[in-house]
Amino acid sequence: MPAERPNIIYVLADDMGYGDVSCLNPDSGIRTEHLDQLAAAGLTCRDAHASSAVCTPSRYSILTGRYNWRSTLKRGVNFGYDRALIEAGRTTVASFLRERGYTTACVGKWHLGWNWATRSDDAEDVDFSRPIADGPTAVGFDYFHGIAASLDMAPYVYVENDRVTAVPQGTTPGREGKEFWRPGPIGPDFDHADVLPHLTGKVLDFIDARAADGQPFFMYFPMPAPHTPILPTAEFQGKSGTNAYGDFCLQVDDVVGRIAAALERHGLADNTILAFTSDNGCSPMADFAELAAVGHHPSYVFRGHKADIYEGGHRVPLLVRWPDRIRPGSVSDQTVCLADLLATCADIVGGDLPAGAAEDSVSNLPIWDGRDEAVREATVHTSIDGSLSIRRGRWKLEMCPGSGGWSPPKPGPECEGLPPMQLYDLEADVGERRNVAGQHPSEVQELTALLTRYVREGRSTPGPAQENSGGSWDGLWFMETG
Ligand SMILES: [Ca+2]
Repeated sequence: MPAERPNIIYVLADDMGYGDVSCLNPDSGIRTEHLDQLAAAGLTCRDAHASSAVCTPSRYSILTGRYNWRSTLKRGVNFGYDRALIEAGRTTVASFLRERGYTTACVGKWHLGWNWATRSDDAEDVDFSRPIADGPTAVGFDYFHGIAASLDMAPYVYVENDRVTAVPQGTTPGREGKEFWRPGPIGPDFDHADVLPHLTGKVLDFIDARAADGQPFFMYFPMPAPHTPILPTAEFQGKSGTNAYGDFCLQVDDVVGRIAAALERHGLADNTILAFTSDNGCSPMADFAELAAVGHHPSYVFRGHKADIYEGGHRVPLLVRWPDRIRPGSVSDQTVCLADLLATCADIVGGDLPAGAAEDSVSNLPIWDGRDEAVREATVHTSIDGSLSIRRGRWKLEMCPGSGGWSPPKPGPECEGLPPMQLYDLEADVGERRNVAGQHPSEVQELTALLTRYVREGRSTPGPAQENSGGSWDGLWFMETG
C-alpha cells in the first residue's frame, strides 16, 4: 500500500488557459515540455473546473472546499488592501493537514485578503512596521512567503508569515500594456520581474528543508504568473515563438520542471502528489489577436475567457502526478472541481471533516485510482459579476443572458432581448453556441431546482444544512421564480 501521508505540492498558475498547456491542445503554439512530462507521468483531467472565473473566489474554494459564492464575496475580486475573506475557524486544506502532522506552507500570491495594521480608517494607510492579522498563518499555514494579491495590485511588498520583509520607502508609478501594474507603495527589495524567480527559490528551499527533516508536507504555491504584469525573464523572452504571454507560460512550465527535478533529486518523487492547475481561464491581457495570428488559442475550443460563465472562464488544466498511486498516462473526462482538494486530501490522509467544512468538496480519489465514474452530482460555477451556472453531465445551465464577464455579450445593453438563461449541451456543442433552453424545459427545471437546493442547504454534499456567509445578491434571481 502507498504511504498514508504523501507530500502534496499544489501549483496554481494565475490566468493560464486550458489551451496553453500543449498536451491539452494539439494546436498549441507553446510547447510546455515539463507540464507535458507531468501529464505523461500521471493523470490528466480534461473536464476540470475552477469554481469561479476569477482569482479570489477560485482560491477561496480551493482552500476551503466551499463554493466561493457562499462567502461574503458575491462578485468581483479582492484588492491588495482588502480584509480577510476566509472565515475565522473555518477548516482549510492547510489546517486539516496540519492537524494530521503535516508541515504546511503557502508561497506565492495569497489574494484572499488579510488585515493590515492601519494608522487610520483609510484601508490604504498601512503601518507596514506592524504585523498583519488573519493571513495565511491564521488559517493553517505554518509558513507563508508571498504577496497580498495580484502582482499588478499594490502594495508591492513581500510578507513572510505576518511581517513585511522590507517597509516601502517610496512608490512606483505603475506600467501599462502587457507589463501592467497599478501605482502604489513598493518595498526596496521588490522587483516585479523577479517575483516569480524569487518565489520559486522559496519553494525549492522549503522542499530542501523537508527532505532534510523528513516531515510530510503540503506546499500550496499560487504563482503570480502568467497574469499581468507579463514579465518573462531574459531566458524566456522570445522563446515561445508566440508573444510575451507565451514566453511567460514557458517560464511557468520551467518552474514546474524545477520543482519536479527537486523532488527527484531528494528521492521524494514517488511519494509526492504534484498537482498543477490554474485559477481561471486566460485573460485578454495575453492579447488573443496576437496569439491567434500565430495559430495559438489559450481557451482551446472553449467559448470565452477569464471572467466569463462560459467554459473559457473556468475550465482549467489539471494535471496530477503521484507515482505511488496514479498510473502514468491516465486521462479522465469526468467533471471535477478545484474545490475537491480538501475532500480528496481527507480521503487520502484519513480523518473526518467537520459538518461545517468542505461543503462542496468531493473526493477525486476514485478517478485518481483509474475508475471511470462520476464523482460529483453537479458542479456550480460563477462569473465575475456573480452569475451562476450549474453543470451536470452533458448539460450546463447558465443563469444569465450573456457571458456574465468580459466576452460578448457582456452584462448590460449587449444582453438586451436575450433569454435570461442559457442551456448548452456540451456533448453536442462544446463551444456553447446553441442555447437549447427552449427545447429542453425539463432539464432547465431540474437544474434550476438542484441549484436552488444547493443554495438553500448551504452545501451540495451530504450532511447537515449549513448557513451561507453572505446575504442574497442578484445572481440568485432565479430562486424567486421557483
Ligand atoms: Ca487568476
